[in-house]
Amino acid sequence: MLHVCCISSSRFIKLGSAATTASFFSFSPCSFGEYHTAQIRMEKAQNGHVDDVNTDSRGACIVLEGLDRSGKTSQSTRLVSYLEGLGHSAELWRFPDRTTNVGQMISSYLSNESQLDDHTVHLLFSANRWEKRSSMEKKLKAGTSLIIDRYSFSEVAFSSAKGLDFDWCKAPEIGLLAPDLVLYLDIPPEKAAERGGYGTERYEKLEFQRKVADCYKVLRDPSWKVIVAQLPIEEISKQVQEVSLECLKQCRKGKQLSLLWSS
Ligand code: NYM
Ligand code: MG
Repeated sequence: MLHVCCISSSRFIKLGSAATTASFFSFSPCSFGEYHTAQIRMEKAQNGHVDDVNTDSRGACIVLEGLDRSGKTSQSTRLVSYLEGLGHSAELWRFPDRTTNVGQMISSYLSNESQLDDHTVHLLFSANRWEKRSSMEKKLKAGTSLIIDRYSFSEVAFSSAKGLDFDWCKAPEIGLLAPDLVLYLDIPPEKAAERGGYGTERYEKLEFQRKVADCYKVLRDPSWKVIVAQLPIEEISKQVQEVSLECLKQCRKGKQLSLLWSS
């Protein structure tokens, strides 16, 4: 009997029914590489039905985004502790990662110790993610969830707020791993400016942050979980935990990794 499988970018739909002769069948179209490939094992069950065993179980990639001083760092730290407390393997990552050579160039630019052309620094931020891409993938596939304080969305929001072309800003990010969940901590720029520590780095200026907020609005899509960042910290954590746990469960069940802004 012939079994027909239709593969979509994020999940597969089984069209066949019972297995008779074939006890193992693996379908791996190569046009999109492994990211859009479902590994399907069809096993002959006692009752003659075919069970799909998804081999894509992995950790979740959860990104926190928002204006400077919106509370991302506190919330991502709290989320990692919470997940670890439940026995999950989770790590806190952040971009820019200032520990690498590229990250140090970015850091000195942000602290106004060096000057760089806007396009150049944009590409450095992107390179800083590309240099981490393969270890991100390894961690996720090994079952560790990554809670990431800023990602490509910061890049596009901050650089396009400077006036760089929106699509140009997105281009170097294409092909990076797409997060499974984006949590946006929503705060009016005026309120963020009142929080302690604001104003020490480049970009931490109210006028500029207003533009960044507008750019985030353009970038946002309905899949983002928008959280009111002025709620009490415990309440925000509760919302963050709830939606993150659900995301973790989905990834654990089996979800293919997908790529950012690839059509
Ligand atoms: N930023 C961050 C960018 O301009 N592009 C990027 O790709 C990323 C990840 O760096 N004001 C900006 C946003 C922040 C600044 O980040 C430093 P943080 O999270 O404040 O350390
Ligand atoms: Mg900051």
